[in-house]
Amino acid sequence: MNTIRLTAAQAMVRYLSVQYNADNVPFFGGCWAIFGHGNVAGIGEALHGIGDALPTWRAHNEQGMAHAAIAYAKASNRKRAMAVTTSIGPGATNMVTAAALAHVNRLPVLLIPGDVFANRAPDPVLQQIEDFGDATISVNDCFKPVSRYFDRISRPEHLLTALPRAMATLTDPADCGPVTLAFCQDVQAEAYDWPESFFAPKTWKPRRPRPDQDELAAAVEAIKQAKNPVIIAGGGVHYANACATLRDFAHKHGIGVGETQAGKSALPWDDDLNLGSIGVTGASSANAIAENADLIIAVGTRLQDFTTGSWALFKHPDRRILGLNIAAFDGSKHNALPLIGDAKVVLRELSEALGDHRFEQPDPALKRDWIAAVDAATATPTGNTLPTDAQVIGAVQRSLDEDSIVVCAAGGLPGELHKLWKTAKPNGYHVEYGYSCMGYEIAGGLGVKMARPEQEVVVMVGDGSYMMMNSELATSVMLGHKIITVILDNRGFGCINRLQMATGGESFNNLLDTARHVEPAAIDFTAHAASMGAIAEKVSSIDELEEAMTRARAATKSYAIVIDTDPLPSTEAGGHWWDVAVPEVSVRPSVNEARENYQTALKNQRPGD
Ligand SMILES: Cc1ncc(C[n+]2csc(CCOP(=O)(O)OP(=O)(O)O)c2C)c(N)n1
Ligand SMILES: [Mg+2]
Repeated sequence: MNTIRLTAAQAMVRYLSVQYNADNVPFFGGCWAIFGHGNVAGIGEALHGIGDALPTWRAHNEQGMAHAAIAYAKASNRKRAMAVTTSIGPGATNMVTAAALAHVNRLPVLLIPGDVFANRAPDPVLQQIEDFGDATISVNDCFKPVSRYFDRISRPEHLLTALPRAMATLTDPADCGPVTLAFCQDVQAEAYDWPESFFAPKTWKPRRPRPDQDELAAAVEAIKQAKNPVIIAGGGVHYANACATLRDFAHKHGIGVGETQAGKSALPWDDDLNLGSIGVTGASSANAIAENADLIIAVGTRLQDFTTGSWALFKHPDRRILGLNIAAFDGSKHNALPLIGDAKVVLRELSEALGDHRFEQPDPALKRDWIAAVDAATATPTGNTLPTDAQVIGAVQRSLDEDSIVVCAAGGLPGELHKLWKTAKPNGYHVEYGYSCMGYEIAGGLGVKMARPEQEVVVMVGDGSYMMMNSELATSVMLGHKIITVILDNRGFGCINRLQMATGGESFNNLLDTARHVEPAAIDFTAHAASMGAIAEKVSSIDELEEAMTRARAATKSYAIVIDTDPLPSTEAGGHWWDVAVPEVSVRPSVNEARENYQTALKNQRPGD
């Protein structure tokens, strides 16, 4: 056996640089790194040595760079991913939230936090946590519940099994999620004689499992028995590259489609059978059909509460769920009839088996009325009151072309975008709503731009999310990956303030002006963004916003536009109840009243049914 002598870190980066996807493109678009003593000498030196074969990018926050990596994978429909390395201790734990985000969204990312010395010689090394009862624990154990595969590399040769296993997880459509390889800092630097064959280029072709024939037959039977079916399109439709197949399926069989946050843009917004968004932030058209549906054909969705209206949306007494999913875990939820396999392959086989079976198309008036409501909400306001989020969305949409991508994650905007954004093409809508993580937006926008450099990437972000994490705006400037950031300043956590009031609470500790501050807040977002190198301007009307968007589109570097917005209104059309528990006892009448309404609403909930 021919061997080659390398350190463990050198072997790892060399291995990563020769993994390819089915398009013969390197699977890893690069490696984000913030160095500390836990990775600079071992992994840092190795990354320097591998050069452009696995390019290294420097960022400003470990969570942020992991968000960028995850967004890159999502925007690539999981065909490509990135590695992310941190030091030990705080650098590592800064990345735990991002791991959870990738885990929830089933997105691939390779996380490589440094870990304490395997030989324990310097114990406790700087930043070692020291568990009092278990010497094998380091802070990296925090990654275990939020990783699809976790390993600790405490000997160089562990990589011989760990790296192929990592690749198998990252490229498996059903198991896909974050992989964490906690890499002991002394081991990174240890040499080993590696078999040369370990570094042979390898191609990972995603498998497309066909359905089990009994499950397929049962699904055909269920569809034939149904009278008013509806399709839910989830993120899995995109990851299976099944958007066109789903559209064909819907049209051939006359079934309307409601889109989840991750599924949105599966069908063009103006397709007759695209009924719009579904669920808590859903379109009236999709929700009306879903309420009466006797069969819910759930394609590639986790069926989270925003999709199911906390399991109160589907009201038909005999309704069934058909769970078409690559993962049995998701396809079997809530007593669904499972139909496990690749969405594209399964939809084709299902369609063939259904033959000419066709339903009466949903009433087109439902969609027409909904689009009229969207157009009303997003129209330029007359008068000079503060604009709503919806009006800002309208202006941003009007200033973009069909290839642009909107990016968002938390606050009031995701719900508004879900209802109102008109996506013409798949992947034009990138809202992280599995973890809905404040601080994903700007870093995520950077990752999207790295995956799709030819397309305009527009990040829409609230003041709260901007304040939580904005430092990768500077990274976008320095790396030359232009993003447009539209900052909606409503002086606080507007959506949580609305939720607080809707659950009977007093406006308290959400808006800047109802918090215990001794100095009124006056955050200058324009100056802040400009200080990081972005071109920045503030606008004071919807018309000015559209003009600024023209300048932003013409610019070649990252651009920030700030606009003051009204924290109170949100789009009333559409939507559905969402389960947020209201206190059972309170001295406040408004809470007691909200509790009564809550108890009434709970009667529609059908958990487990
Ligand atoms: C990391 C994180 N912390 C807390 C929350 C809960 N949360 C959801 S939205 C929100 C407020 C967001 O404020 P902003 O970005 O200004 O948007 P707005 O609600 O004003 O539209 C909070 C605190 C969250 N989603 N993520
Ligand atoms: Mg806000």
